[in-house]
Amino acid sequence: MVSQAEIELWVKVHEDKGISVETVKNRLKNLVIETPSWGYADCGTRFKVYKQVGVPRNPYEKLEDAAEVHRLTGICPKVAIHIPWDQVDDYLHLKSYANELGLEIGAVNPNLFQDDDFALGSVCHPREEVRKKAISHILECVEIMKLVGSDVLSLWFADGTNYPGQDHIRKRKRYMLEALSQTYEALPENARMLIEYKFFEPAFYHTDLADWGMSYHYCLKLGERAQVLVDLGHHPQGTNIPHIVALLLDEGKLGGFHFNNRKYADDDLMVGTIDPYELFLICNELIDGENDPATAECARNISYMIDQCHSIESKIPAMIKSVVNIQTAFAKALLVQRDALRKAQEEGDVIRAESILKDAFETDVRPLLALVREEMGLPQDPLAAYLQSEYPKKILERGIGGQGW
Ligand code: PSV
Ligand code: MN
Repeated sequence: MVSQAEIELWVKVHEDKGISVETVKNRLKNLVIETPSWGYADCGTRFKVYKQVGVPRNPYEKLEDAAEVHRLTGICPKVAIHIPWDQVDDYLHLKSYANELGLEIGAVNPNLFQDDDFALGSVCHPREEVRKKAISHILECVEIMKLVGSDVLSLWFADGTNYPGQDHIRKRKRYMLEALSQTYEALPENARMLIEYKFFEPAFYHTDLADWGMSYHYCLKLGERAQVLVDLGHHPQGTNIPHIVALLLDEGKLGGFHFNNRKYADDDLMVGTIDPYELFLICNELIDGENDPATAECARNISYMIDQCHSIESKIPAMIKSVVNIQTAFAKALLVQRDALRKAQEEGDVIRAESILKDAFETDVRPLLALVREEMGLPQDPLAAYLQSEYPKKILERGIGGQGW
């Protein structure tokens, strides 16, 4: 627990440094993090899916869990859905159930990787009938968007090859453009489509959309409403993600994030657990972008989504922890002394510039977050509040063997 005296001292120290605590609090209150329906379900690695007790048995129960995360954190009013994992007979009913729970449906994600026909790819498959099947699934998802009131279509393709010579790469490139163009044409007015990339897995030799540059290339061809989605787990080791973020932001092409953390591959670990400094540096670029009139519009429209499958963690606590980690990184990024940083940069004062960022990163923002939550009528510690609530006991009634892969 953070005491009232600690909160007051924190506010005074930061106001004295010239930081508008009011502005920082307002930005934190307006932050929206979308949680993924699949993050509440059973999942695992290619070795094993461990089944947990209390896992949602259907998309409606996934929404209930998401509503619980929103109730305790106050910043997660949206839930992304994945089709067919979240297939229901009546999408209008799913939408109204979400609304009753105080939620909205966020991004709709077609699943182009689990049908047996997609073993050699979906929209880039060598056989025309499979490509057509993949496109019609995407178009089905566009129709679902209209029913659930979603304005984001989130596209990730598992397409690629495992062996040199397995397929004709340029031909596949053209198929990709054809599919994306058809999808773009079908998008509801005001909706965006976000194109995710991944450098390997499940394909090991080449991936049809391997990096941000390839996604960006298609987005440029498609038009304004196509933007790049950055999933933090989808880069080779050592990639400078803040740099990618800055470039896409400056080009107005940064559309969304899939937050998670990785150690070796697409590990789907809780965001901010392996490299909190990287997460902070990403948030720093985003906040800097919000403060720049040239990039503010793009920065304000970014969809912040979590994309994590929790295989050994308890699902709801893992989600709450992830949300808190993102909030913490944003809070620290909001404390960067931007004028002083700019001055140090212009003067070429390398040590000072680096120290200014570090100072913000090393600031304990728990009193600030406690204050923000207090003003939002939320528990100071959302995870502790969850663990003490009746909800973890209530979901045990669902038993074992809920929805999963
Ligand atoms: C693929 O690794 C991915 O990041 C895509 O976003 C999928 O839709 C998601 O994970 C769920 O498997
Ligand atoms: Mn993803």
